Amino acid sequence: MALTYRTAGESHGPALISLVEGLPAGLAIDVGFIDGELRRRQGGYGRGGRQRIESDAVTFLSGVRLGKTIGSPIAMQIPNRDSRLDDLERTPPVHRPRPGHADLAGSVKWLTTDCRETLERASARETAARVAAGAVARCLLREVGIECFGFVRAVLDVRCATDVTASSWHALREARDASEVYCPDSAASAAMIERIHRIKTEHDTAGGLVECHVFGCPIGLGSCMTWDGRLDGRIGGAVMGIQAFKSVEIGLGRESAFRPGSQVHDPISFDPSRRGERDLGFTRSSNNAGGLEGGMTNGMPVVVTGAMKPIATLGKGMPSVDLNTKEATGSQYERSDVSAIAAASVVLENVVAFEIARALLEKFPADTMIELRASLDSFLTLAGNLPLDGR
Ligand code: EPS
Repeated sequence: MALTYRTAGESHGPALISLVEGLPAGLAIDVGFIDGELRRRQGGYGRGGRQRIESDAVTFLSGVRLGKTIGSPIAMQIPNRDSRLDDLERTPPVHRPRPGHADLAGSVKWLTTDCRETLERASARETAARVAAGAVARCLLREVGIECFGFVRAVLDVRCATDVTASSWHALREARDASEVYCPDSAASAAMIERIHRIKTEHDTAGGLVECHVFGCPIGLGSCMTWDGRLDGRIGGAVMGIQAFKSVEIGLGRESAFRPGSQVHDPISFDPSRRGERDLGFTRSSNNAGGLEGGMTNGMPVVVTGAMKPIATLGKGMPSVDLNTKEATGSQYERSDVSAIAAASVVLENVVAFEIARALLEKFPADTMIELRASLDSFLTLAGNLPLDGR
């Protein structure tokens, strides 16, 4: 069965729900890790008042017994403390759509002038449920030596130049965790905070770039045989499905279009001392491909960058139209974030992780963790001994 997830829940409804299907039995669920990711998603410089109300933590309603998966669908619940959807005084209708939000298109689509019907679900609050699903998938990835590292690369015009490698990322994770804006470079981090602060005083909002590196993928996850088997396409779709993301790049991404092939493609060499590593000894002096060639992992780290647009709720408003009167007006202000870029890096990390886990279970379908480990080991042994007799 394919690994899938679905979320439910409105921003100010009673709870968010995450339903994950297709995980093997026998996977130890690290609730501390999952709740830690939910806490990270709530944090970051520039968040609004909502995060002072919520204290996100997951309750398992099904699929887990005595701390381990049993192969059945996993239902998780994250309660909303600020639950007030049916209270019209505290959650009044919204008639003045915010440019950049789902308000206008959703209201027309569902034939209403109350944007709240749309915005409650379009809200990035839903990403808490996505992070829960991704963090569960990461419990599996970590058991087979696959790790993910996400951080903030840029806020508006402030950019961090840090190079991330397989040997540097552990230290960079510590630096990231010490940063209020989840950026591992302390000077860039301070400049980003300053930039967000300035934007706040201007009653405006800021987006930026977030980046995720995945280490330890075996060669051959994803497939070039069908268009929808390509892992870069799936990661791209999943990342573009995150609220407010406007572009996604793998490795060198868009820049690849402006260079000749010799300055884009990563030369292949063989280092027999690395036969036992996930790259099986096929080393590269660069990783412009971002770990994906032909829609398949190639043994190098998978590198994904996403661009988040600025939050659509501006303190100073934007030109808009009242949906009831059709008269020109300023867009509605609802409590919101000035920048949720730090949170977006956590969402990216977990969304990418889920796609990697899905591709892993496609290559190595398994009812139990024992079978998953055995089939991964068997593949690594076979692939590490190429050429094989009698293939
Ligand atoms: C968010 C919760 C929301 C917003 C924000 C993200 O809470 P509330 O609407 O109660 O303040 O702060 O949502 C949006 C950015 C948006 O556009 O709707 C969260 O938990 O991430």
